[in-house]
Amino acid sequence: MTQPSNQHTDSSAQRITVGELAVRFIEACGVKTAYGVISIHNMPILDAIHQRAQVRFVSARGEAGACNMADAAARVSGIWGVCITSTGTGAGNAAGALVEALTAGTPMLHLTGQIESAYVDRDWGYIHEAPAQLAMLSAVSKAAFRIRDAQSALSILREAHRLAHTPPCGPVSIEIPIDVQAMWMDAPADVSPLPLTPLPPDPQRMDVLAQRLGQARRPLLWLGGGARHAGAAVQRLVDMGWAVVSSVQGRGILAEQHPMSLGAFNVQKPVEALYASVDAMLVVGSRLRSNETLNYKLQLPANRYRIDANPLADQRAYSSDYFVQADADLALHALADRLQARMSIDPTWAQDVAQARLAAEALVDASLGPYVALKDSLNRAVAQTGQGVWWVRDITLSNSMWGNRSLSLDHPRAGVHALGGGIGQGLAMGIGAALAAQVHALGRKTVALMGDGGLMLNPGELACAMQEQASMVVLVMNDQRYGVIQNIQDAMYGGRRCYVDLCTPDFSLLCASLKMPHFLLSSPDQCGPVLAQALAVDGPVMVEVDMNRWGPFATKFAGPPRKEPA
Ligand SMILES: Cc1ncc(C[n+]2csc(CCOP(=O)(O)OP(=O)(O)O)c2C)c(N)n1
Repeated sequence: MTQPSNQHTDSSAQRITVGELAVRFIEACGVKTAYGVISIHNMPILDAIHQRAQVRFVSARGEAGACNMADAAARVSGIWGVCITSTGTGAGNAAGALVEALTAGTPMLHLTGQIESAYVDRDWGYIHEAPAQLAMLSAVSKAAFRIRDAQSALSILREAHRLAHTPPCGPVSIEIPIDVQAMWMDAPADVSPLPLTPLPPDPQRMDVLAQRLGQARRPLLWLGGGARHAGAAVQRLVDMGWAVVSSVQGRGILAEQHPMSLGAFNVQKPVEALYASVDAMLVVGSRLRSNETLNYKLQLPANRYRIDANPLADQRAYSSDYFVQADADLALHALADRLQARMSIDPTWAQDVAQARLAAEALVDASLGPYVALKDSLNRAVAQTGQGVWWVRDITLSNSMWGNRSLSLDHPRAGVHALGGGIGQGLAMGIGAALAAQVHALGRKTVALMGDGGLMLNPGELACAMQEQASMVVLVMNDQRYGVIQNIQDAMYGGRRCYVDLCTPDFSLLCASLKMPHFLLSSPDQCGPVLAQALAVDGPVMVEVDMNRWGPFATKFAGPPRKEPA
């Protein structure tokens, strides 16, 4: 195998390795943290990170966690998330987390190794060999490339950055054979990324859209993750009298406390009833996914319009009367320009919106039983910090029942959630969010909500959280089982419970072994002070809710909500 040079940079100082080129490139993209696991097949890259000391490298305990961390870091900071894995098993370990990043449309770079070029695809049993690694990466990434020589390395890196940031955004994987990582090349004078040009709307199509929307008296914006950067334009429309509802990915584009916000209460019955009175709904940057639309059966307003950077969004899942392909921010500003002083809003609209929101919140609260105290106490404790939190959630009952709609979010990047529905990603996402907030000085503590089942998929990352001193509250809903699956068994499988009871560690001992502070919430009445204390801790802290002592929710959640028969 090619031996990497003992030198990091050639004495001429103008010669660098391809591994270092990759590092210089991510630095030029504004990346300040990268996450991964070191291996013989990525050491030229990690050695360059170490030597250059510009990027903080976080040693995750597994590649799945590393990729979840990079994903969450990108979601919170808006800067390219970078995850670095080893060849074969290491790259494979990241696959599930790459699926999540792909689902969520996170701009990410997954850099991985490959065996020595001379032996690729020969099936000689080379250490870490994975037949068809590139095909695997193509399947779980937006795109996948192999860098085969020094000459093409920069152009591939630039294209990966462009693709990752071009809607629909997503993770791009690059594999670099170990001999290529160690190859010497002239250091390019300019390693900057290609300019990213948001797609402007066609002015004539905007005229037509504005013409139609200008008639609306009860207009509603439905915002998805593709409109995250369009907050100022959204605010202009809200000032004209538009109301806003969002998908889970679109939370906080308009602060959820705003009187014209329906938050992410998008499927609750009072809001569905309100839709019947809406005379124009404009869907922006949203896929109208199954979980957001009662499996596409939610009765949306009859007059639907759509703006999306992705042309394939036209007529997707729901029909629409008119479609404009464009960047959300540019299109909404163009719309606001055209609608200025032209809207004539129904005088009862604002009040109807506020009532629907209140009724939807009350419905959710009524389903929670004792856990309404946890939700309310957390909202209050966060409000007392005066700066909000990064609200990260794994797949667990508490998230489906309230976490996806509450805490009230005031920032378009504040919500980070395992959108694709895979459990076990919340802890690592919390670490990524916390470290990104720290390194980019974004303020706010991270709170990561998860079940005991989800936590145990990847508990090794607790050690990473401790080692890196991630400033986060790990909020564990411990029912010692896969609660949601048990509920599904009760609702749909004749109550035949199987494979859901879990041997769960004593989390206080686990935390003690890591010297991580741990609080046990045995009953709802301690919530307020304990959460306030936990939020004040510097570094990671666990708050465990003993659900078996708290008792059940008032309503059983048994899988993604579906449309009830009329
Ligand atoms: C990666 C993955 N494996 C399996 C599942 C199926 N699944 C969905 S929820 C769930 C249980 C989660 O248990 P826990 O984290 O304890 O939360 P609870 O349901 O008890 O609130 C399981 C196994 C999944 N969604 N993702």
